[in-house]
Amino acid sequence: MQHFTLSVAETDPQIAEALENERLRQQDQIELIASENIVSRAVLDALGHEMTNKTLEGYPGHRFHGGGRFVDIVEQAAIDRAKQLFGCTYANVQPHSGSQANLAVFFLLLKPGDKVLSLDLAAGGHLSHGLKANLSGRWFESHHYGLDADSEVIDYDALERQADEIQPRLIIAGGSAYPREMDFQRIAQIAKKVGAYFHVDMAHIAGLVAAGVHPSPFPHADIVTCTTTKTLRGPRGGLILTNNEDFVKRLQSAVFPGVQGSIHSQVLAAKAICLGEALSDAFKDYAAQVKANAARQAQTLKNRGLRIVSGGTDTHLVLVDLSPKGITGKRAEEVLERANITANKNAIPNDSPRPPEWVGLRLGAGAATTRGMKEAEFETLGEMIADLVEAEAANDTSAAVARCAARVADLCATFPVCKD
Ligand code: DSN
Repeated sequence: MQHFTLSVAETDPQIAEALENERLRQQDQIELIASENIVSRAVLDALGHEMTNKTLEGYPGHRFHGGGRFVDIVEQAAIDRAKQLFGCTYANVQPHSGSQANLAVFFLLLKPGDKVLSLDLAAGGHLSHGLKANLSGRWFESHHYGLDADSEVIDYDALERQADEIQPRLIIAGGSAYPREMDFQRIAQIAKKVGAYFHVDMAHIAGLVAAGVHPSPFPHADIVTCTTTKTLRGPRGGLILTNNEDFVKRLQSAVFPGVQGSIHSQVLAAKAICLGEALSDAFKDYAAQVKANAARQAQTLKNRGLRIVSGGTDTHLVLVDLSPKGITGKRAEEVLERANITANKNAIPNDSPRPPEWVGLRLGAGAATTRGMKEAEFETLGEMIADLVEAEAANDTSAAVARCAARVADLCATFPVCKD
């Protein structure tokens, strides 16, 4: 039957063309969006596997549908590998995303109206940690801590004073645009002092934590969430981890049926594969290279006179303040894209609430490091970004764009994404 044999190119040329163009875009552009990476062929194989057809609710050995024995093997492997990788006693691998994982934590620990204290979005936090436009900020009373005005790292003394005053039920550490290591131990002490739970969302840094090149939130956090997507280099999806045996039963039901229904069986297979990959020595080398590359890029940009928020990076992520150059993050994003470098505008501390006016540019080293680029290439990338920003500030971009696009094409040919 043709249903089982025809390819997307044969049945749906419009979608086939978009898929192929996206594949080529990824080959021909250098990806610096900090939340992205390039998954292995094995992860892609799993995502496109017939396991996608399988509907299951519940947990391995305790399903609400028949025919789950092979998915049980996959889910159990993902659980075992996540526990081994992050050194914890419980892992739930079912969350469909990091935001779903965070929602399950709220469902587990809070009642509507409870107080939550998390990193401000403009200081690098995440929208699922209490943004007013998100359910987490609509149904719970959210408060935010920020950064020291001079160092642009978390002001832990101010956080402690705020926690004393607010008496939150939950304190969250983690976010999407905070480039420095967080002092998990200090925040845990503050949480304990005020009787709050301590949740770390390590979505961006999970791969660095897995490889041991960034401090682990364990044993300090009560509960930890992450995506499998970013530095962990796996499929789109989330994880919840804990060592607190008291949470386990309620946490299982907080995910299912609390905030989710059936699992994404093929994604669980891809998660198991990426977690297995992350246990390898090669992954440890990769994660160390990610940090080294981000550090070199930050230093190159600084040498070229760009202001780096907090003065540098301890992670895969660099946040550039474009305000001294007089351009927005949007303009920088656009001129970089014309040279086939992909990055994103971002808020920086005390930025405008309006995204088009943000003056930050966020850069991440995960994906280009996966292609094999090292410090020398990240220095070249830093030089190109500085050239493009200067050209944009001078409203004279043609020559810089042409020169950088040619250099990017060379780099992409030397470090291909696809082997064919
Ligand atoms: N939070 C978004 C980001 O960091 O880009 C998506 O994960």
